[in-house]
Amino acid sequence: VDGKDAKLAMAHMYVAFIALLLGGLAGLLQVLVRSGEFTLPLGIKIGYYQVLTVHGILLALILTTFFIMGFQIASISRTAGAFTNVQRKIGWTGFWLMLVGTAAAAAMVLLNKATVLYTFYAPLKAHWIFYLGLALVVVGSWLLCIMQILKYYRWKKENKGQTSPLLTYMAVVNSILWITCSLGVAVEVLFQLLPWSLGLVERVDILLSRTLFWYFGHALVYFWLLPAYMAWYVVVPKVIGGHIFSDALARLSFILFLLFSFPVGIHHQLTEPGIEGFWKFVQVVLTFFVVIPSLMTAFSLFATFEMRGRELGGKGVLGWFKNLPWGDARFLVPFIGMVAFIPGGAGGIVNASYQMNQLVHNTIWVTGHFHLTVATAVALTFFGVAFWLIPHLTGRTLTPKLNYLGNVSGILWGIGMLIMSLSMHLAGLLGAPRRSEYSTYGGAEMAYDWIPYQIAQAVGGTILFIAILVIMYIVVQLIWFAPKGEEEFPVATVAPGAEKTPAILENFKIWGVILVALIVFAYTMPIIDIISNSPAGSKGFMPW
Ligand code: HAS
Repeated sequence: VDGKDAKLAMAHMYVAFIALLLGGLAGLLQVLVRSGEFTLPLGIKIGYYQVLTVHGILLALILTTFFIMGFQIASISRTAGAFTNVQRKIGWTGFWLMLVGTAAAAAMVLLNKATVLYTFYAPLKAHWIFYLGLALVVVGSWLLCIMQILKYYRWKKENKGQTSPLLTYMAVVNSILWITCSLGVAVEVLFQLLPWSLGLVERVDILLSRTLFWYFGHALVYFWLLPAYMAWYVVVPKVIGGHIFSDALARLSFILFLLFSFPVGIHHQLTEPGIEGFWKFVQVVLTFFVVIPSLMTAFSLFATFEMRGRELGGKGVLGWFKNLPWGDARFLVPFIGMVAFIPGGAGGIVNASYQMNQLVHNTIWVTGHFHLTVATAVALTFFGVAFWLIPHLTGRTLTPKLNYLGNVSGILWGIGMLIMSLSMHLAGLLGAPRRSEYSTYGGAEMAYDWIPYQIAQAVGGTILFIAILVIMYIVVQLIWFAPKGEEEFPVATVAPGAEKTPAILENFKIWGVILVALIVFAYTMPIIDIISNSPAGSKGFMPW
């Protein structure tokens, strides 16, 4: 990675890991309080829902966005060459806007003026500075995405007719996905929440705001997932000494994510009145399409692992498995994430199934689902990446001791999450609600059944916090203290014999048209219905 690009990528890493520490601490407080054995303030003056807001925003929004931008910038610089000065200036402007926005939003949450959880749904109302802060984070991230897209097109111009480097292509697809999805939340914040919070309008249409949010919100989860897939497709094969199974398959799966991440948001609103059953059904069916690229990814990963295991002499149906480099944290930590994604993805399919959603919606099952997906599959992959990316950027090396600690942190995370997420799933099936403080609900018998699971969650959550402390130790070492040297940025080549990549996969005009058509198809009628049935006085979404 070019030295100047490395500085920009590292700036993102600092923010991401500070967010991990503070957000993780908030998570620990939460599981302790929910177990019923501890009460806040625990010496500090802060409420449960405030802690929950800090936890969700710092980990789901800030850690992810900053890490992803830093990783993508480094990936493009490594595979397509250094950014130009102008592109880098755009990037730095984006970074500072995101940082100022984060500080503004965080200040409001800490002042208890924005205790609105990470989804900031109306009718929960925050101070206008919180919404302004969020808007700045979004605009800043757009600049960072534009920087990456400009670099891609410059590369294409300078290398006419050639297939772009796979990591660069993947980062660009994710940037396009992010810009397209965050338009939804930008409209919600600028035209509904901000004017409402400023007192310019008295009421806003809640259903419309939630629909705009989930248009953004489900694609958001793939914005988190795709950088993990970048590492799974391109980095992990190199770490194990193997090859990418197929460049074309990897690109196709990214394009499928781009197309099918959008027309599915209503599967988060299956229990909401005001959206016709037909459109819910359409989006449920389309949700099953977005499962396909993940199944393709699973297939491709198994193929890569098997090919490499056999190259190393593995025999029999599963004999190749033990030959993989289990001692290497750059492999083991993301691998634990991959394993977690199997039940995590299966849980997603349960959520998406129209009828079964009635059982699990708004229960702590859903919290269990996203702790396996974003908080294990994605998070562990990001940590596995950080273990080589940070020393690569700071000119240091991952020593055997730090590598060992990396494995310890991954295993601790896996155990902690197994306990916490399993008990969340089980309690959810017994009806325990999500997003709720410890309560026996007036002595309801059912609520007593949930308590053992809540205690198990506290045990799992405590192990997770210990894992975070180990990770923070490793990161601090890798930034300031590990021995100077050169750490590899692993990028695998495509397996010999893989088919040629069809040029159409880089034709973003075609994919753009299909993407817009799918969004228009899935959302036009539901939005027209919502606006035309909007309660008097809420004025749809225009403040005038
Ligand atoms: Fe989800 C709710 C449906 C994937 C995150 N999801 C959430 C929320 C979050 C979230 C944060 O339909 C809560 C939002 C809120 O606050 O309300 N989700 C799905 C479906 C998928 C899915 C169908 N979700 C994700 C991912 C996330 C994420 C990815 C974050 C990164 N989700 C839902 C639905 C809801 C929902 C409903 C709303 C519920 C409600 O009622 O509120 C699919 O994309 C999943 C497909 C994945 C697979 C797994 C493939 C496996 C792979 C690993 C291979 C492993 C290897 C290792 C090679 C089919 C790729 C092998 C080794 C061995 C040893 C075996």
